[in-house]
Amino acid sequence: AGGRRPVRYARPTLAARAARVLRDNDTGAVITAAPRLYPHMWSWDAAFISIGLARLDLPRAVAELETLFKAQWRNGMVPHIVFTDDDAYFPGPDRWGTDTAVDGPRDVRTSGICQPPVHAIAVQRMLEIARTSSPEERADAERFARSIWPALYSWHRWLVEYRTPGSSGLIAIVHGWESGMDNSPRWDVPYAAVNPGDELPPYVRKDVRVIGDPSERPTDKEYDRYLWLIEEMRRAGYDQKEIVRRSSFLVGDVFITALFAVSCDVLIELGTEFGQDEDKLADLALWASRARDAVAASCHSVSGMARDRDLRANRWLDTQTIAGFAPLLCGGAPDEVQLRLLSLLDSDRWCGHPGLLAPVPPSVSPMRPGFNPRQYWRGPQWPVVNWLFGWAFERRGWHERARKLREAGLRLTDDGAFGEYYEPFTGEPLGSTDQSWTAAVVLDWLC
Ligand code: 2M8
Repeated sequence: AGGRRPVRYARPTLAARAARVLRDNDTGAVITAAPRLYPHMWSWDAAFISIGLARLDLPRAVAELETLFKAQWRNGMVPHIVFTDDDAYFPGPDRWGTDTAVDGPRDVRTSGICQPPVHAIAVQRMLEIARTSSPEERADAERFARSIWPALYSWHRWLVEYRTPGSSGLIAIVHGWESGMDNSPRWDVPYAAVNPGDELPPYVRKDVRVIGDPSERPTDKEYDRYLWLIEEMRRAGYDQKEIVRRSSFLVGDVFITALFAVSCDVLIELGTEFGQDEDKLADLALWASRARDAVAASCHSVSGMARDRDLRANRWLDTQTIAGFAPLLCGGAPDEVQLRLLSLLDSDRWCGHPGLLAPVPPSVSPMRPGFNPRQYWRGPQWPVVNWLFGWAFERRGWHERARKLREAGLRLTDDGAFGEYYEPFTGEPLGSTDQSWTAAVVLDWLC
């Protein structure tokens, strides 16, 4: 560990290596999120993986999302993990104990929470890619988009029905893992109110055995809280209404809300093309507009940054992280706020920081107290997050900005290690290497 990176791969070699990572992580049933550290299917990872796979093997990409949606709960929730038989990850299915959940899926074992709704985005991107390929691939992708649409709709409906409590309009999470940004300082305040009881069953972490330097991972204290929240949900039998009423963590997540808004737009585009029910399209339009309003209403009057809201303590969470740029993903904030956010993103507090190896937004500003360049969601750069902003900028017609983010993303990842996350100053790959979603977004950037 440490030091500058020795190798920089030329693009064709980088693409070949990325393709090999996805092939090597394929168990035949699923493409695991990473070898060793994450030997299962993760919900939002699977979406990004399908985008990368669409370039290599469209049927395999389709199969991946079909596998995920086969695990969709009867109430519409898409679970954050679909378990394989591998027991190298903790918490595994026994600890989650979702087998007896009323709404749980049959035949597969899953966790009992969700992750960001980026799946419609993946389906549309797969379709775009297939349309540049053969007529057969195009037809297959269209068939797939049409057939998965109702499941995507019911997933979005679940988020509205169960996860928009109170009046903020923000989509609420009941566990930091649902945000995908597990230990981000975004959650420090609400987590401080989570007090693991004496009845927290003992456990042994496995992640720190895989990752050589445990300081790149969340702390044990954080893990106690993560496990305590699972314990609460398990005791509630994974009854969503009950969890939202009582769990010790309930936070309106502005980044998920922005992704939800833009995913609803995408779903409307797909649904219109494939002749889906008008009422459902109208629902999606309403949900998108409410979500956008909620994101805009969260913006801080001085910084312009969007904020999460602690729904237990009824207060805004002012911690500034990459999630504060959420309005740039979905639009809807006043022009003046948007301009402020764009210049902040370009400034030396974010992408313009002179010390960065590549101008990719770090998860936390290097100028903030508490920024940690090596620890997980507390500072490092995450290629998937960069992909999301690039994708959104392209969609919004900001082609030059999108191109720059793509180039910067490739600069960061041209070491060919496909790090889970990167040290922003040295570009050292951290966490897992050969991480599937990193390989997938690199493939998408390269093609
Ligand atoms: C990380 O989260 C898992 C728990 O879900 C973990 O730390 O064990 C996060 O980075 C999450 O966003 C990601 O989906 C997952 C798999 O890559 O790993």
